Amino acid sequence: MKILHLSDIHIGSGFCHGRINPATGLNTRLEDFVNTLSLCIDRALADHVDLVLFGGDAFPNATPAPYVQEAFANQFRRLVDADIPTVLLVGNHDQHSQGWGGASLNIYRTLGVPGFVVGDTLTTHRISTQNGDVQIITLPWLTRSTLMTRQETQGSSLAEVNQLLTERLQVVIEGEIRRLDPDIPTVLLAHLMADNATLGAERLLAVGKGFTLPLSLLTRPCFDYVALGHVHKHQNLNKSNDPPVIYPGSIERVDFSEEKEDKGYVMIELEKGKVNWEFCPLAVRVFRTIEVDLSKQDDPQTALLKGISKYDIQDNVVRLIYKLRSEQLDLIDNSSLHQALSTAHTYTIQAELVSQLAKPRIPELTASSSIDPMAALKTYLNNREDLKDIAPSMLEAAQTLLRDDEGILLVPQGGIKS
Ligand SMILES: [Mn+2]
Repeated sequence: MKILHLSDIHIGSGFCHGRINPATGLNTRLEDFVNTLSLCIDRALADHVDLVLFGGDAFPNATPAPYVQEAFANQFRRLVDADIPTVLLVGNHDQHSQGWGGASLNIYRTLGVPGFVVGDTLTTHRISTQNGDVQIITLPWLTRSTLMTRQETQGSSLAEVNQLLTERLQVVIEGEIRRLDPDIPTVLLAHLMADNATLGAERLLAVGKGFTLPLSLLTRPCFDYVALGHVHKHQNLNKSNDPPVIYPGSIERVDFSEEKEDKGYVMIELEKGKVNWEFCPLAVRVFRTIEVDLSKQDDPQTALLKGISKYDIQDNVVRLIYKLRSEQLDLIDNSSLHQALSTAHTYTIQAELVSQLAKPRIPELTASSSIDPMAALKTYLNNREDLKDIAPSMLEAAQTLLRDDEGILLVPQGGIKS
């Protein structure tokens, strides 16, 4: 059985990195995402796959603009026409207000699209394909309210809520596992943050929302393949491949945090007890950060143009960041910068002043260190003598804010950035 596994399409996001295509009136980043998605569907059709698994996060949110929904539907329609069964899993970005109300993908079930399954609950679907049956356990993005009541979690720390939720989930998954048919291949399709996943943009897209699940919950021998969504960087969490636990990653770069990541989808060959998988990279638009420090240059303009010319930026999304001293400002000719960047698809220019008077940043709070929001606030307050008086009440208010939130509140282990 051949399966195509893709995830985190996020079609309709990142418009700030595009421009309006005068020929179509559409943002070029929408066109990029549509084009990339069409390449995935092309492959499914060319290879006559038996099944397509989508790992969740179709759009930036649960209420995408109609023309964005239509662009998504136009591509998936091609699978319907080719009689290829498809499972659409609901990710956090597809849910309305963190689990309350419908999801943007539910319309496909409402319409009764032939061969389409929407995974918005934890349950097992037995799907008939041209090469036999397969069982897919769908595990959509869970929020605290999915598995427990508000009373149960009141007064609990984030770690306690996470622990309780994991235990509850374990019981429910166990129930699904017990009902599996042992003779046909099984795939767990889940949208979640596994506890040793390397993070990308998704931590910025949903800051502080969501809990992490232990990998041991996923690496069960009854699963032949674990198809994940949520993390935008492609990775296999189980190097021994028993079973493979795969994030295909996002299909397009959502923002600059994905600048260095390969984008693609995964092709799987599956039979009961035997699986082969392959990551298939997609040639997506290049994002390029150019950083130049001019503060020690005598001729900053020439140095800056030289820094730009090092790269072939044709059709790239470019971010130029240069540092300079305030007295060098007049030495930069902006029109020639625009000229030098004109072959880029789009670009932004960011000048940063280097100053002796600049306030030193708090070293513990750099982007590279992991820290949870409360610890970050404490560190910040420790460095602000002037806020000493109100520091305790600020901490208390922050605690209340975090607790009041409807979503699950554990911060991914990589920390937060914004
Ligand atoms: Mn997600």
